[in-house]
Amino acid sequence: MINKIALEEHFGATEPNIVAQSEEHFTPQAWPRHRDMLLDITDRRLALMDEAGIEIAVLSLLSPGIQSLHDPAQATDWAYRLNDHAAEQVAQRPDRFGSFAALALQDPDAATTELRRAVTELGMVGALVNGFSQVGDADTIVYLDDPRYADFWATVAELDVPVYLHPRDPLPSTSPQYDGHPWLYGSAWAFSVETATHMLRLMGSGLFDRHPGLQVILGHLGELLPFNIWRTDHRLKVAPRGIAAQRPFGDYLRNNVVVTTSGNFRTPALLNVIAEMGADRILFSADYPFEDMLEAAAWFDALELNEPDLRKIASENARRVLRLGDR
Ligand code: GRE
Ligand code: ZN
Repeated sequence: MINKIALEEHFGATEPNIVAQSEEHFTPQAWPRHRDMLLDITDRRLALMDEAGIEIAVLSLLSPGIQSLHDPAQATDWAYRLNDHAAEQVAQRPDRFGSFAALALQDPDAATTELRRAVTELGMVGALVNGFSQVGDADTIVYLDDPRYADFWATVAELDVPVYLHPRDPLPSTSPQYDGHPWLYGSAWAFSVETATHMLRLMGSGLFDRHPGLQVILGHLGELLPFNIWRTDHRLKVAPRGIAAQRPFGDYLRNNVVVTTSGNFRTPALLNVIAEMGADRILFSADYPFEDMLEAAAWFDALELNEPDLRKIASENARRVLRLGDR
């Protein structure tokens, strides 16, 4: 078994009470157990990591987390307190845990200040953002390509840390295509489409032309994007429709995006990502406790890939992208 690093591993908290957000993803029978799994960091989680051969778990807040707190002052306060909580937990076992900052992008300046604090004072390895933020009221949604985030992205580039673009559900008010089919929401489908579209917005906005070194992490083997990127570029050549980006999106995918295996333990899908992006841009992850760490590890450990690529995906790429041990 190869020792692994996992980086889409979620936690919750009761103070402030963010853990309640995840209840909708479970049956009433399964919820109490998963609630406990979200709240625990150094007990059962650590035992499972040992069993799965996961040496380091990089923690992040559950989804939608801070992004759905539409009052900017509350969002800023909760992000600060939850980042402190994560840092305290990591400090108990710094050999086994790291963390991504949660950020209140409802207030771009405050989020930028908090990212700097999280990286330079709390030792965090980057930020994890759960898609668009609701700003001011529940129906106003802002994506990360918005011009208000110019200074935020400049600071991400300056600190040289990755941003994990993690899924959240689209709002029903903007998603008539899902009406009457509630199962289309969540991780079965809408999470991926929502997140892939957000990523395409970042690519199309020219963000990666302005910051060519920026690294954005996508979970779930790239949220469907690697499978369709050729067709997107192929069609945009014919009808660019005012796109601001200077290069084909495939270039950004291969230079500015890395993907994790979180919640997508499927070998043909992995082989497609290796073919499109290369083994240097794929990082093992589980997506605990929404997914089973042991299932993720059993799948990965049985892969019939060459040993150098397995080592890259298991941990070497994560050490490089997260600069573990460098800071
Ligand atoms: C996730 O974090 O990816 C997730 C959730 C809720 C349900 C399923 C899931 O946040 O994969
Ligand atoms: Zn996740």
